[in-house]
Amino acid sequence: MTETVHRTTCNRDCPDACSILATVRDGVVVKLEGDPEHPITRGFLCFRTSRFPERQAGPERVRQPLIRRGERLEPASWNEALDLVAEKLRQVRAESGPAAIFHYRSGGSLGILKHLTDLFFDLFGPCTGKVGDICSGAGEAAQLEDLGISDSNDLFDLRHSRHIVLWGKNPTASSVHLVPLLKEVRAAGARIVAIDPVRNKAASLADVTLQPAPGRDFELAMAVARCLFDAGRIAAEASTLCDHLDDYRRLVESRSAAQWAELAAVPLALVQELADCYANGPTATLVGWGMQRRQRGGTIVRALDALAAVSGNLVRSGGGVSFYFARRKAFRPFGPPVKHPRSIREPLLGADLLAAKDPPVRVLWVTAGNPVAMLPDAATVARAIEATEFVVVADCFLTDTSRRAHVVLPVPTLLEDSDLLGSYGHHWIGESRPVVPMPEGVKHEVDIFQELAARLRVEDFPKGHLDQLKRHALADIAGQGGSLEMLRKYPAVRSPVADPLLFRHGRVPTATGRVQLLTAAPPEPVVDVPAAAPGASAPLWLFSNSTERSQASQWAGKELGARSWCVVHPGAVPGMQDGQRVRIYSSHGSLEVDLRFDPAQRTDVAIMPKGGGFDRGHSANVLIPARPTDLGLGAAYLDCLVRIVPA
Ligand SMILES: Nc1nc2c(c(=O)[nH]1)N[C@H]1C(S)=C(S)[C@@H](COP(=O)(O)OP(=O)(O)OC[C@H]3O[C@@H](n4cnc5c(=O)[nH]c(N)nc54)[C@H](O)[C@@H]3O)O[C@H]1N2
Ligand SMILES: Nc1nc2c(c(=O)[nH]1)N[C@H]1C(S)=C(S)[C@@H](COP(=O)(O)OP(=O)(O)OC[C@H]3O[C@@H](n4cnc5c(=O)[nH]c(N)nc54)[C@H](O)[C@@H]3O)O[C@H]1N2
Ligand code: SF4
Ligand SMILES: [Mo]
Repeated sequence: MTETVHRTTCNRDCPDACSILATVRDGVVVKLEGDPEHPITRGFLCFRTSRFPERQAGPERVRQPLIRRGERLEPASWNEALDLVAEKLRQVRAESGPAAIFHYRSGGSLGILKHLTDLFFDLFGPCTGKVGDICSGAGEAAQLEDLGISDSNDLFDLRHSRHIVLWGKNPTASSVHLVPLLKEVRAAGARIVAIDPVRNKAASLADVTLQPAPGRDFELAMAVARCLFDAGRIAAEASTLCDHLDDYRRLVESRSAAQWAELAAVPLALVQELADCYANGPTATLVGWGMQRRQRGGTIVRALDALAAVSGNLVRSGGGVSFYFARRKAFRPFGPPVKHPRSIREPLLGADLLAAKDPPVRVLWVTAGNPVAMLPDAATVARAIEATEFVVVADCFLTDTSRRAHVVLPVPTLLEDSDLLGSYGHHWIGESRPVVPMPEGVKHEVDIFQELAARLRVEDFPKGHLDQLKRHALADIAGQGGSLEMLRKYPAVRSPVADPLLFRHGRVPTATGRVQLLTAAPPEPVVDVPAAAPGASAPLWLFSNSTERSQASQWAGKELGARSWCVVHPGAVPGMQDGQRVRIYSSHGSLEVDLRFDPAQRTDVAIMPKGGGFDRGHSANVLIPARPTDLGLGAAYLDCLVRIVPA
């Protein structure tokens, strides 16, 4: 028996980018642990990755290419699969032009080398691409507008904060490695405020919790700002740091603090307490991703940027508005940004795909995503994909999307992958390397595209092996401690180009060097009210939040729900019982779920898990209409009303 320990970096779509220590016995991964020497990972992993070996060995794993023959996907050789795919790409480009080919890449692996898949389609076409970002589009666009960048101070700058506001952020599910740091700074005297319409475990980290009405954070931020103006507690620097201060003030003063607070459904005393936090900084605002997935999501983030700026917290240590960490900044791109001949809007993918004409989309290639389960209006997405002439999906598993493919190309899992990782929750970078070899019938994405490039004579596609490509990506930082050798030698390497304090000189990188304050209220969101039915509840706001046990549509653990569930306050569903089977419906679709009671929730919300298979009848996205956010073409997943009836 031989037992060895190997280090790799987790490539999942998660802010933590953990350093993993894998124990391998006789070629089998028997244990995964967090690296105790990595300052963020701190020796532990999340539920879903510590159980990943089960999933890797499970029945859904794809271990060789599959080709559709009639109703069935049947095993094929790589030569057969790649010949077929190459022939189809060549034929469709010749007949209909490259715009008839659409490459859709999501975040199933955050490896930097995965961007080479985009490069291939740019060089072969340019082909149709996606525009917008259903994950963080609205918030990033908001910060680019206000601050010129969307990045964060060093994570450990939180040690200088007097208050930390978790504004719509639930680290206990979505970024568990933030939790030890929050506990540490709280033990050292910092106060934590959690603002979330949903009562979740993050509340246990907080000294003060606010449960505003869903989507009313703009009003809440205005209420706080109004308290600051009324009490003369606006920072002296605001007039030099910010543009449009007078117009912003007019907006804030268009209602009294009490009126704004009432719209947000937060008691005025709590608003005042929050205003005290901002006035007695340094106060760091950690902005979650949930609330920007609303039609007013971009404006909500802009309101938080403004609040931090005028209260004097934006440009100081211990302050800041952290929405995102620029995870790709350290890496040299493989090609210039390309203008696509046509774009499909990610939040409206199903409808856009169906409507695409001149030419229609004939080939869809999906990399690292499960759009059938994860995009809004999932039924339309499924229908659009089913109607597409030729669908190729590269994935490690059979999913709602790969089951609809004509060709499935199996790729390495996070334990077999080889790549480079940045993080969107801190500034450390890492390398992933296989802790076990991939099965014989599986190919790395770089190899897949190099072989296709050879077949299709895409001469400019990089030909080097993985290490050479990694060195290219690290070329800008190799001389500053970020070489491949350094990544292999040390348990953790901080990106040498990440500034620990973004706006230390009191200026932001906008055109004027000043913060762009918002000056107008967002319009009311458009929502469809589901029709009443006998015995049905009142309309409830649907939340589909991250759960500890799943990574988007990828579930971990044994009891991966033959059944899905929905959590409500008992008063939200008069006459119904805890544990009862119910039907949850919107104006768009319906699902059967188990009802769970939680008296700590508001009476106007219904909370489902974020993932959940489409074919299993669990995906909340069947209920959710496809609507874009106000900025950045995000998806307004959360502007969705449902009703509940006994099943
Ligand atoms: N376990 C697990 N971790 C994950 C993921 C996963 O699927 N599972 N997904 C990863 C991905 S892709 C991402 S993008 C990230 C982020 O994933 P998210 O789940 O978006 O992350 P959070 O921001 O922590 O959580 C969103 C919070 O916003 C709250 N919220 C919703 N609407 C409002 C509102 O109007 N106002 C306020 N104040 N709060 C609101 C929700 O109740 C929820 O608690 O997490 C990553 N981490
Ligand atoms: N209702 C609702 N829907 C949501 C959200 C929500 O909060 N509520 N959140 C949204 C957010 S933030 C996001 S980011 C999206 C996530 O949506 P997706 O990115 O579609 O997420 P996953 O279901 O994790 O699908 C990723 C797929 O990539 C595969 N994969 C893993 N590694 C590799 C690799 O190296 N190469 C390839 N080719 N494939 C790989 C995995 O096996 C998996 O099937 O979901 C969005 N959808
Ligand atoms: S999914 Fe996130 S928390 Fe879990 S191991 Fe990967 S990086 Fe760490
Ligand atoms: Mo995401």
